[in-house]
Amino acid sequence: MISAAEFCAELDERGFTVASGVPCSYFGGPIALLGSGAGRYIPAANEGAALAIAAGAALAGGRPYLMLQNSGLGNLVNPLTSLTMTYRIPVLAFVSLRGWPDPAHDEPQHAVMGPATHALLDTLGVHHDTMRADVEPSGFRSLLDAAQRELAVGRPAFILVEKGAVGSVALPSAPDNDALSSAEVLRAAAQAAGEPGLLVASTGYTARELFAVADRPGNFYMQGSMGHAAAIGLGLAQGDPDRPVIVVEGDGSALMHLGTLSVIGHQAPANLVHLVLDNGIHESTGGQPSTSATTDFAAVAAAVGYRTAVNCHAAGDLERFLQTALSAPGPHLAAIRTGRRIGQAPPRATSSAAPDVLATRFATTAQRKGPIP
Ligand SMILES: Cc1ncc(C[n+]2csc(CCOP(=O)(O)OP(=O)(O)O)c2C)c(N)n1
Repeated sequence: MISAAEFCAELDERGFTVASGVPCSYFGGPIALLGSGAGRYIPAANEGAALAIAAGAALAGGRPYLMLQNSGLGNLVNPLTSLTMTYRIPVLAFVSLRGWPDPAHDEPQHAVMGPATHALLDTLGVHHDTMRADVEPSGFRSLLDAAQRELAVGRPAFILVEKGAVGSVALPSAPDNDALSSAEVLRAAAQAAGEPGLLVASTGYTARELFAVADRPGNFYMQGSMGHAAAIGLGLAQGDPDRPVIVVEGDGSALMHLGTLSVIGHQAPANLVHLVLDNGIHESTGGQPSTSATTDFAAVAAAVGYRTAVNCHAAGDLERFLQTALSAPGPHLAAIRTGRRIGQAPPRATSSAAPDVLATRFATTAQRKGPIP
């Protein structure tokens, strides 16, 4: 393992002065260190955007690098192939290896991409090396030397990073006393959804916490496919307009494909209720800041055609919002300021059943015919 400080210092010395990406816990250390220097790390909404930011930085004469999880490679492939490889803009990318070498030792959402990561890059003709967990500073320098030979001739260079290869850094965390508890919001959402209602919870702690506090067959627990909770909710809501559909997602998830809000506003499903749990961070990957501090989700939703969009600061606001939202035509959105979770993260839904079993349980509920109050 090399320390986060060694990782950042070596890149710094070689002139790689700007980084972007979407957090993976494997890169918690470097992101925390870079986050303390203004402009050193640009938190991108999704991995494709991170690559485009890096491409812009390279065109401006900089030497950028990316940090991302291999689950985000799908988001990145389009700008990788049609932008950076086509225009020969050199970008260095560190990609964490989830689901590899043995997918059985990781969560099920990594089982396809884990074993496919190296082969995918081979297919695209992208240079890659693997940074092992026992890497030493000299080994890291050799990896960078090889990467820089590719970059020098206008090609991308990827370094695939095993768990534990880069050290972590403890992030300071202060309790947010003014915020609502996400567990309370999830309980209220499940209660409001009631027997006929469907609930979609975004990947990471949101889905895990919903499973812990209010498991029910009408809950769809996302693991992976980050950023697509609202789109799943839209498909469900249009599939059965008589059934309430509540989407609950984190701020990082909402930001990842924010364009879906415009699609929801345009399609205007009357039965869709959208809750954004805004804790300002990617808590599930270690608490790296998102960009939500300067985004007003309610204002965005109102501007793209949601019928109502509010900010909730207190339990009473949320209760009133849910009452109205479930009795008047939507779509409706509430942005809710939530605090950091306390204690151990609850287990994932897939600790109880396989993903396809959970999906079948949900689909059976969603497709059940019968009186809906
Ligand atoms: C495409 C993709 N990129 C990155 C990740 C890693 N990841 C899992 S959960 C998460 C953070 C989610 O943040 P947010 O939605 O704000 O919820 P919170 O963790 O704060 O509850 C990230 C970045 C992922 N699963 N998929």
